[in-house]
Amino acid sequence: MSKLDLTRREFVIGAATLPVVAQSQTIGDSLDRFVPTPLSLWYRAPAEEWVQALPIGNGRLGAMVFGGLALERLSLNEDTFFAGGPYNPINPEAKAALPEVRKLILEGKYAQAQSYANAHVMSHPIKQMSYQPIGDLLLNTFGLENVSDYVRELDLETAVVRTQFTSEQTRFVREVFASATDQLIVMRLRADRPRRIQTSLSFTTPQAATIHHEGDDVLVMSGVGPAENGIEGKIRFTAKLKVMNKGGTRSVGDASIHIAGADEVVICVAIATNYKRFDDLSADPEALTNEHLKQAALGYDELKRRHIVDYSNLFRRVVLDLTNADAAFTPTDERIRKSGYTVDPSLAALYFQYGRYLLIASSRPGTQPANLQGIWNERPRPPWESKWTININTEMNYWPVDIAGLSECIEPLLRMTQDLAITGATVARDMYGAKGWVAHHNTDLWRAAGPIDGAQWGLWPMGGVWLMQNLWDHWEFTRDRAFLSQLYPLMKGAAEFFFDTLAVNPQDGSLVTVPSISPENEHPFDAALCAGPAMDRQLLRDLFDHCSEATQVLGVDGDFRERCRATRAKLAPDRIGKAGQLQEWLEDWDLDAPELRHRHVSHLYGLYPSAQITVEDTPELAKAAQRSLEIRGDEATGWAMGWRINLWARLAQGDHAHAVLKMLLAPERTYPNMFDAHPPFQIDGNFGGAAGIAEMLLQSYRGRIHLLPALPRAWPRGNVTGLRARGGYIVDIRWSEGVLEMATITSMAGVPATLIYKDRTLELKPTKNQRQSFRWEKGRFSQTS
Ligand code: FUC
Repeated sequence: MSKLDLTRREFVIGAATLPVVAQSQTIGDSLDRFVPTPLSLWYRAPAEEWVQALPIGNGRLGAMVFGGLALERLSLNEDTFFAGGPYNPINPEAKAALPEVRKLILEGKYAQAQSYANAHVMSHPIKQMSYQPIGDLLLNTFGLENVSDYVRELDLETAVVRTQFTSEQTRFVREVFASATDQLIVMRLRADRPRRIQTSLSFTTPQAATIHHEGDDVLVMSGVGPAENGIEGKIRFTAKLKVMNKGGTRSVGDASIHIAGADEVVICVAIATNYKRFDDLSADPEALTNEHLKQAALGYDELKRRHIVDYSNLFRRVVLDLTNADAAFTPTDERIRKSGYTVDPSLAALYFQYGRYLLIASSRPGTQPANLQGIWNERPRPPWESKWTININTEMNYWPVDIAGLSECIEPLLRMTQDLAITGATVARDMYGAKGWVAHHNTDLWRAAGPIDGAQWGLWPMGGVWLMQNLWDHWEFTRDRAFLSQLYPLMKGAAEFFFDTLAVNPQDGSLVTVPSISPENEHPFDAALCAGPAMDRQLLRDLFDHCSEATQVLGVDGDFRERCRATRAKLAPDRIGKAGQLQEWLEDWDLDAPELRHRHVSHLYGLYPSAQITVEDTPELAKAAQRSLEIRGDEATGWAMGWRINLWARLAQGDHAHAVLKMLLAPERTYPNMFDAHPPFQIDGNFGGAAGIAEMLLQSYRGRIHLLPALPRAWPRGNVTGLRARGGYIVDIRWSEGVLEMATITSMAGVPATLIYKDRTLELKPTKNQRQSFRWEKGRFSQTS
């Protein structure tokens, strides 16, 4: 009989010691003992709440696995299942009303401008559509008496959730994973004694749906998404499960399938909707699920092998070891509970790798981008509709993508932005009378691009420009010209919108965005609406600079380049205010704003993710940014702490960054399943935190690569391999006693850079199209190949 045996210390420190391809030797061995590794999230009891359950996902299909005994629950999601249907949100009054809003703002009548905008400019409906749960797959099991040795685990090495326990001298093991290769959620139930598996399978759903059988081995649930805010529900979905049992009997009940006396049971779940694009609902969920279910014929071991090969190809690119691996012998929820007062660097390493896991699980080529909850949502009325908030949250989701070696996972963000350039062109034309395209602070499956929620949150024309920064960053990291060619038209369209809509600020003659806001902060004049906040100017500087650079790389559009440069020159520079802070607005209002400790730090965009402000190049502005951070304070929502970690890291203050990370890892901001707590659950903090951990170890900007730029004293020893730096570099770093011991920097794109460790530098001059490595060893840099 297998037992949970915590005396057996078989540790794999990171992936470096594992074979590159799947551990085929573990397949079929799942009745083996449970041995936690530094890459396990594990627990001694079933999940009672959703935020204790463990997420699996293949980018499109998601499930939360509860690990229940008498009742096992998989809460199911499909990433295109949203409320409502295609709609045009533009308020027909908006175009005529905007000049008045502009005039009132430029006259300093902010509150009046805001109420006028709320009455005449905002979208209809004022809210967007919400992401919907498909429902639950339930497994009812009777007669599990005298349960002992319970353990459930999410293994990040293989992306498999495993639940094991003993009942009546029988060891039961359930495994479940979401396969991107075969588009199925696959589950296997096993026992170490024959004929002991008994279960009833059924679906439940909060949606309008019907359930029926096909034969005695397939259960089908079909339904339609709800109407919302007056928009009819148009998404149709089908979820189908197929059950295969070895031994025992199978029978169908009322909307359920019963298995009794089996040796082993395998369940495959396929889910699909009719969604193809925001304007095309012609997919056939019935045909798609049938197609996907055909893969069940491959059998469990082959499905699992294919899943692990695919997943580990992404996951194993980066290894992070921050030592104290023994901490993994403590269940994850206990480690989180104790994280405020214990030294547990490997919890940070686990958080980093979990962030990478969650990105792979929620954003793969062809899927929707990771939304506010990734892809995991059990509620028909989720917080903030579980859609895409593009004034920080969606962008933060993609901060780790390149630095953490998951480049491919950005594809859904590019596609969403391409969609927004279409819907946003209508908004530009019909709402602003402008060329190009614009998106505001939120979007949904229907790619609504108008301003929502209220002018104080939504009347911000920069959402698309911020997405462009993420995408530009991807080019910087990869130097993938084909990607840049796809991105360039979007950048150009975004810039053209601002050529038409920037206004002259009568105070200083500079060009300003108006109406706009500094997300989502109110200034001292009872309103958020304003002209030319710092973040908009920073975003536009990046946009125009990147447009100029792209025209040069691609050898196109000389006139457009000149126009970008000329327009950029008319934006007011960043300003330092009376408290020594970086001004959030054009005027020095910061200290008089009602919420001094506001969660958003929009004006610090210039410090991170942008590099307009750096300690080395603009020390005065960096000092002012630090002052702003101090005034804001570190205590904030999960995502806002995630941002602060990256900002402190860019200020080269590793201990401060680490102090904020510690707050993020504490139970107030991290649920037992390690999901980030805004609260409530919001996934951006996971991704912002993961990016921040990487940023403490490696930074790259303005043609420089900084090794260990913000290493905290709490991580005296460690090793990281596979991080990426801008310019197409792969970086491995090992350090001990807080000092760099060895580094290998490999150029993949032949882009020169300056490599920096403390006061030592090396000019990297790699040859194009040749893989070349540089090293730091025994206190000096050298070129090795
Ligand atoms: C922004 C933030 C909130 C929340 C929401 C989804 O509006 O200000 O804190 O994260 O997005």
